[in-house]
Amino acid sequence: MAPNVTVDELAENLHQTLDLQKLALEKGRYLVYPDKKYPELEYFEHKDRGLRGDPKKASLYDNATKVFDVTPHIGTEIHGIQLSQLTEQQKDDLALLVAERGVVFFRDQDINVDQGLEFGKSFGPLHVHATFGHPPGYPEVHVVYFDEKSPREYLNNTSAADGWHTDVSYEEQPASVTLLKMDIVPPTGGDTLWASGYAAYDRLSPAWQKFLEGLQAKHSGQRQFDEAHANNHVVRRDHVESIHPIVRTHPVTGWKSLYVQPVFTTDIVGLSKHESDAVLNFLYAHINGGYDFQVRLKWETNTVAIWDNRVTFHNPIFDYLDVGRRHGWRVTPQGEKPYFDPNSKSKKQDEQAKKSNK
Ligand SMILES: O=C(O)CCC(=O)C(=O)O
Ligand SMILES: [Fe+2]
Repeated sequence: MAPNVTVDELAENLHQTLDLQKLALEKGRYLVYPDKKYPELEYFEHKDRGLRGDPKKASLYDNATKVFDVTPHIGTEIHGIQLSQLTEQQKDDLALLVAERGVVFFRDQDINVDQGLEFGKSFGPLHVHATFGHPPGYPEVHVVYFDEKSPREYLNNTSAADGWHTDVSYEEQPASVTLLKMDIVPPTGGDTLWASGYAAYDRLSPAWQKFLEGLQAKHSGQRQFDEAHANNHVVRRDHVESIHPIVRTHPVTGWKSLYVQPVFTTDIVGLSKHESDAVLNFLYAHINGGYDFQVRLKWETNTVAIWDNRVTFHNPIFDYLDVGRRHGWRVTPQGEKPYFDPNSKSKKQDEQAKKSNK
């Protein structure tokens, strides 16, 4: 051995980035479900790097070969930039762009899972899931893998409309800027939909907006816990539900966003079940039918989507299980505890105010 090599350097040399795509191709679902207990997630003060973003996003736009908005309300696509090579300024600008546009798409990305984790950590502590399996040695990586052998019971008993969600909203400090890379795509199908929480709020009448603003809702991960128990997997952390405002304010844009969805929101605090179900079902139909504030991504191999889980909903479309498999991996930084600032504006109000000031 060469002299002066420290143990850390040696460990670094020995560490090999897992090739998740290869594992998925060779082994299908290659997840481990460790039989251990994690400590409860601890409160941390979230400082959003989007606050340092340049309103012009010059560090990104000046280096891109092409940038376009996919729809007016949500979704921007950027070509010519590798996420594996971002500077600190580019990460700040990206945080701001994602906060404004909800989701940003990048094609032909070379970012590997270790670089993905580094990227994620620079936005917030990475969420480690309490019940899901993960690739060996990578507890912070959330794997998406489905093929023709995947169980269909859940899908057979639900409609695609039931899949709208924001990630891990049952945590006290749920997901913020989230990265998903797709590295195996079926020949057709497997698109993902995103909807804007800002526009979902703006499309409600002032009377509904006012009614919702004072309310809070419960979000629960109990279904995932039940699923783990049914499959003899260990529940590695006990925390399972949180109460969040139904309209939350984004810490960078200051805009109001609707924050309920059918996967994790269970009921509205202070309403009877009868009332709560009626209001939530109306809001879920409002999100699901909001074609004018949704965007649909057709993934290619090595497409990356980065979305702000605080101000968007997403819904993966399970139409491909008979035609091919699909594999991707996600890193999920946590953000602030959701709050509602009564002095905040909606996106539309803010944009109108800025226009009339010009
Ligand atoms: O498979 C997808 O397109 C998205 C899955 C999902 O909900 C997620 O990764 O958060
Ligand atoms: Fe998700």
